[in-house]
Order: sequence, then structure tokens, then C-alpha cells
Amino acid sequence: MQKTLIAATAVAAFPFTATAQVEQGEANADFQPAFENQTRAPELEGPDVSYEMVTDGLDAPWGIAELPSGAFLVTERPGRLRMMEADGSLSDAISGTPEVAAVNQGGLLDVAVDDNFDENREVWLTYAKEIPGGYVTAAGYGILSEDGTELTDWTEIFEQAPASSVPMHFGSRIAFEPGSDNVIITTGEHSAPAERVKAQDLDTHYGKVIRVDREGVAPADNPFVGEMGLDQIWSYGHRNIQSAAYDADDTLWIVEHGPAGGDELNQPEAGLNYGWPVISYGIGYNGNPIGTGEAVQDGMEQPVYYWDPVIAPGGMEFYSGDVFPEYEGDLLIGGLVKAAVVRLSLDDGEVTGEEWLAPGVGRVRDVEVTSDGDVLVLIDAPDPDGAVMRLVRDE
Ligand SMILES: [Ca+2]
Repeated sequence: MQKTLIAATAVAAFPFTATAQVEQGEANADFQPAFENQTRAPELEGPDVSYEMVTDGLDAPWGIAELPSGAFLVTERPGRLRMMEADGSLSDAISGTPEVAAVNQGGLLDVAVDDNFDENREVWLTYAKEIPGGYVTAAGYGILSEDGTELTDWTEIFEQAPASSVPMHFGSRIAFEPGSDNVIITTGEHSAPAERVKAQDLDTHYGKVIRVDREGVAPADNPFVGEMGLDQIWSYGHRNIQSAAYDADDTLWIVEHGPAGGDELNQPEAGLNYGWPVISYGIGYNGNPIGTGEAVQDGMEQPVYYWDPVIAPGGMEFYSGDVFPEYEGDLLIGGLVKAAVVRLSLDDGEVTGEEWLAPGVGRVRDVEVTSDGDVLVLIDAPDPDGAVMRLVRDE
């Protein structure tokens, strides 16, 4: 996304503060935003919202996806996939899921239900796994039995390369590209200084948006097919992408975890470099600068939006529905450290406002907008406090 950059030296601290903003807390870094509303956008007005529990007793739930029946599939990071009925009742673990490496940040991660589930009963998963040499992010799909107790015919379609000895920053989300047979898989860069530089290395899958077809083959129009770089790469220079969603115009958006400050909303385009770990609006958790110590560099994309301090993004969805018509078209992003749902309004590819919903709900690892327009959130906590909450409008 090309932006007209405002010279950083020509502006005072946070010059775009004419209207009230969400109280974000003190920033870690002292960068200036490159354009208006790139951070700390005006606070949105909205209905008063609280939350109610749908179920608890989950163990580190990570992803949730609705089935056509109105039930939901929920992953638990230690390696279980479970079905949750609309009333919150939970099944035992569904058999036939892949073996995962439930180490550090690894385990069973995202779940997605195929758009043609009624015909093919495909359930897609991302997960951390151990292979010779270390840990990778992987993705694949299985066929859910009619009684919902078993996945059969597990087929892995993506395995990150190379393996890392560091079981951190696995991403990951999976999303179906509208109007095609392609899927998007997001990864992380395994965090450690010697690993994170591979986000810039086009011969690895670290810190990338991956775009492949249903068999894991790179489509011919991927940017590095026939060029230097792995064919499956769509975009690069990302840190740890735990959010991915398409908007109503079929545009892909992601949110990636940043360092101390510097969580980023990006709109990844083919072949472009999103800057990590060369540029960032954050600083290292040890207080040291990131990369060049700059937030802007030629040839690297600016985030559409950033947060300093971080929200620590979980999953996200664009809202559409009748329960919260005020949110139509807005992005609802899980906030782990903010223990809230971060709502962003967008107009023509730019953020116009921000609100934090249901503060105190807990560490939000994923957000699911149901076919009824409800907003469900997964609370990332060990058993018995891992939970599904529903946002409710206060009357
Ligand atoms: Ca970036």
C-alpha cells in the first residue's frame, strides 16, 4: 500500500490528537506516525457492551470456527479439537487430528471450516509439529465424520522450512481466499535473534504470508514463482501473524505481534516486504532498538495501523450481522494483553477509529462472528478458566 509519508522530523509528538482516543497507555518508543490515524485513531462511539460466559473448562483454547449446523469447533493448544454446541456443551476430543508439538507457544492452533463443508466436510487446522532439526508450523485438513467424533483422511498440505530449535512464534491462521481454491496460511519467525532475520529471507517460510492451493501447490500467479524465493510466499518481513481475515471486498488483512510497541495491521500485497526485523514502531523487549532503529525505509511497507504499547493480537474477523449493526464492516481483533476486543473502523483502506470492547473479558485468543451476528471470543487460559464468552449489548 503506497502512502504519502509525512516527514517525521516536521511534526510534533502525536500531532493528530484533536479528538478523544482510547487510553492506550505510555508508549515504549518515541516514533512519530507516518500519516494521520496510523496509530491512536479517534475513539469510536458505540453501544455499552459487556459479556457472558458460554462455556468454560477449556484448556488453552486457540481457534474457533462455526459449522453450518450452528455448533462450533474449538482447538485446545495441548492438541485437542472439540465440538461446542450453541448452548456451550462440549464434546470429548475429536479423534484423528494430527500429532502436535505442545511445547512453549506450540500446539494445535487455528481451525477453519471449509466454505463447502456441507459437501466435503473438510476441517482445516494449523499446528506446531516437531520434525528432525526442530519445530515448524504446519497446516492441513481432514474429513469430519457425520457424527462429529472423528477426523479421517488427514492430509498435510504445508510444512514450514527449515525447522527451528526455538518453539516460539508459530503464527498462525488459515483463511480461504474468496473466489479461488487457494488458502492463506500465516507463519511466525521463531523469535530468537538468529531466527527472526529469516523473515527477510525468501528461501525460508519464516515470517511470511503463504498462499497455496488445496494440495499445497503454489498458484502460478504467486509473486516468486519463476523468481528467486520460495514459490509459496505471498508477502514477507512479518513477525508473528496470529490474525488473518478477508473483508467484504475480498481484501486480505493481517495483524502481527510486534516487539515492545509495534503490533501492526497490514494489508499484505503480493511480493511486498513488511519490514521485520529491519524496521518497526516498537523496540526490543530488552530495550534495544530493532534493526536499523528506524520505522520507515524505502522498499518496505508501512503498517496501515500500529499499537504502542501492544494489544498482543489474537484472531480477528470483520463484523457483519444484526446484533451489533453499529459494527458493520468493522474489524474485531482479539487483544491478549488488553483483555478486550479491539474494534477498528476502516474507510478506503485506512483506519478511522478505534474502540476497546468488553475490557476485562480475559486474554482474547480468537474472535468468531456467528451466522446470527453474535460475537464469541475465546479466552486463553488453562483448564478450567479457558472459556468462550459472548459479547452482549447492555440495555
Ligand atoms: Ca512491519
